[in-house]
Amino acid sequence: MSIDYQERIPNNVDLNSDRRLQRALEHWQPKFIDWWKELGPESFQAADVFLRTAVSVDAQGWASYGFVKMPDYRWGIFLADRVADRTIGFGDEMGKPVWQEVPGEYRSTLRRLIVTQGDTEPASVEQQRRLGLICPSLYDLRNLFQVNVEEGRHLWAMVYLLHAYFGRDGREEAEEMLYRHAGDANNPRILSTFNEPIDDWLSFFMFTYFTDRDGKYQLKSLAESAFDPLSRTCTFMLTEEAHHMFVGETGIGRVVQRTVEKMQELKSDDPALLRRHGVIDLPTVQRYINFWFSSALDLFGAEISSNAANYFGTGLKGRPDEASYADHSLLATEHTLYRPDGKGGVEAETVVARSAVNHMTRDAYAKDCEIGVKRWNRTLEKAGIDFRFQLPSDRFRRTIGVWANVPTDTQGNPISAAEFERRRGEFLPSAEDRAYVKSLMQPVTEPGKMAAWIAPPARGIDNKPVEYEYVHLQ
Ligand code: BYC
Ligand code: FE
Ligand code: FE
Repeated sequence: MSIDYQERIPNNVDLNSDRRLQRALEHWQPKFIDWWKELGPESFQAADVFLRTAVSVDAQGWASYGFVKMPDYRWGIFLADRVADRTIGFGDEMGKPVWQEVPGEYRSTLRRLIVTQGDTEPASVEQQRRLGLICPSLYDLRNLFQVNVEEGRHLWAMVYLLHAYFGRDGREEAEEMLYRHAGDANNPRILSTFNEPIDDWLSFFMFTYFTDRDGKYQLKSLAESAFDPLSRTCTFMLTEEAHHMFVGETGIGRVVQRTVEKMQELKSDDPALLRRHGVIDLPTVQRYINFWFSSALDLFGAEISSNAANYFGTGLKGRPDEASYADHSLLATEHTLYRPDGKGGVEAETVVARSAVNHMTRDAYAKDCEIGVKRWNRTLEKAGIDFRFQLPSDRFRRTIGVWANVPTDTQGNPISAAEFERRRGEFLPSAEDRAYVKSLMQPVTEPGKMAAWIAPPARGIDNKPVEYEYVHLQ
C-alpha cells in the first residue's frame, strides 16, 4: 500500500479506517513534537535541512530528498508490505500461520520487547542533541539530523504497535517513552548504553557504527517474529538503518584517513606530536572502539538466557536471518561457550542451543563489526603504517552475562582488578583523551569546509557535491 501524505499522520496502514486509533495517535502526536522541540537537536529547529523522507516501502526508490525544518518532518507509520501466507519460521509453532493479533498469553512479553526497542530510539536523539553545535561540517550536520529524525520515526513505529495492539497499557507505555530520558538520574532510559553521554563526534561515529548495528541485529531478530505487524515494521526500519551505520563506518574511516595523512606528513606516530597537530592518534581511536564495542555487546543480554529461549520457542523473536540456519528448533543441538571458572581461569560450558540464542545473535553482530575494522585497517596498510585496529574480546569490560564484572585485558585474559585499574588508560579513553577529543570539537559550518581532524567524505548525499549547502542555517 502506498504512503498517504495527505493525512495528519502519514501512513500506509489505512489509519483513516480506524478512527479510534487515529484519534489516539493524533493525541500523542503533539506530545511527541513538544518532546522533539525540547529534547531533540539543540539550536537547529528553525534550520532548513536537506533530508530524505520515506515515500514508499519498496526497497528501490523509497525516499525523496528536500529541504525541511526538522519539527515539520513528516514522521509517519510505514510497514513493509505483507508477505502472503507467511508462516512462523522457528520455535515450537514453526510452520503455523503468523499472527495478525497478539495472542493473550504473550501480551506482556511482547509489549516489553516493543517497549525496550522503542525506548532506545528517542534515547539516542537525546544523547546526540548537542552535537550539532560542534559539527565538523555541514555534510556531517545533515547526516546527524537525518539519523535523528529517523530515530524519531522509529519511535513512531513502536508507538503505533503499542497503540494499535496493546490497548490502554500500550497507550500508557507510549506516554512513558517521552518521560524517561537518557542519563536522567531518576528516570533513565532502559538499557545502559542509551544513558551514556555522546558529546563529541568520535563518540557519535562509534555509536552509529556499533550501537546502531545492535539496532540492526535486534531489528533483524524482531523481523523474524511470528507477530506479523512487528515483523513488517522492523523490516522497513532496517531500510533506514543502513544509512546510520554508513555514517559511523565512513565517519571513523575519515578520522583515520586524516590521521594517516598527518602521520605521513610528520613521519611520526607519536600521539603527543599528532595531537599538537590537531588530529586524533590511532591508539585513542582504538580505545574508543574498546569502549563502544564492549558497551554494545551488553545490549544482547546474557549469553545464556531463558528469556531468549522463551522468545525463540514461542516465536516472538528469532535469530537474524533465521532462514540461513539449518536448525530452527534448537532443542536437539548444543552450544558451547567459555566462562570464568571462578579461580581466575576459563572453563567451557555446554548448554542446549536454545538457551544460547543471545550468544548466536551477538556473534553474528561481532562478525559484522569486523567489516569496518578491516576497511580502516586497509587504509593503514596502504599507507605503510604498522598499527592495526582490533575489536576487543567479548569478555572485555562486560556488565551483562557470564563475564560481567570479571576484569580481563582486551584479549580476554582474566587479570586482577588491580591490574585492570593500573592498565585502564591503555584499554579505555582516559579523561585526558576525552578532553583532547572534545577540544577539537569546534563547529565548522562553511559549505564544503571540514574540521582539521577529519577527511572529507568521498561523495555527497543524493549525488550532490560535498560542498553543497546541506543545512541552511538561520
Ligand atoms: N541493560 O535474559 P537476559 C537500537 C536484563 S538498539 C539492562 O539476558 P534478554 C538503536 C533483562 O531485561 C536495539 N538490563 O535478557 C540503536 C532481564 O531482566 P529481568 C534495541 C539488561 O531478555 C541506536 C535480565 O537482564 N532493541 O535499536 O534475553 C540508536 C536478564 O536478561 C540488559 C532491543 O533491545 C542491558 N543491556 O535480552 C537507536 C530489542 N540486558 O527480566 C536505536 C528488544 C539484559 O531479569 N529487547 N538485561 O528483569 C530485547 O530483545 C531484550 O530485552 C534484550 C535483553 C536483548 C535487550
Ligand atoms: Fe532506530
Ligand atoms: Fe539507527
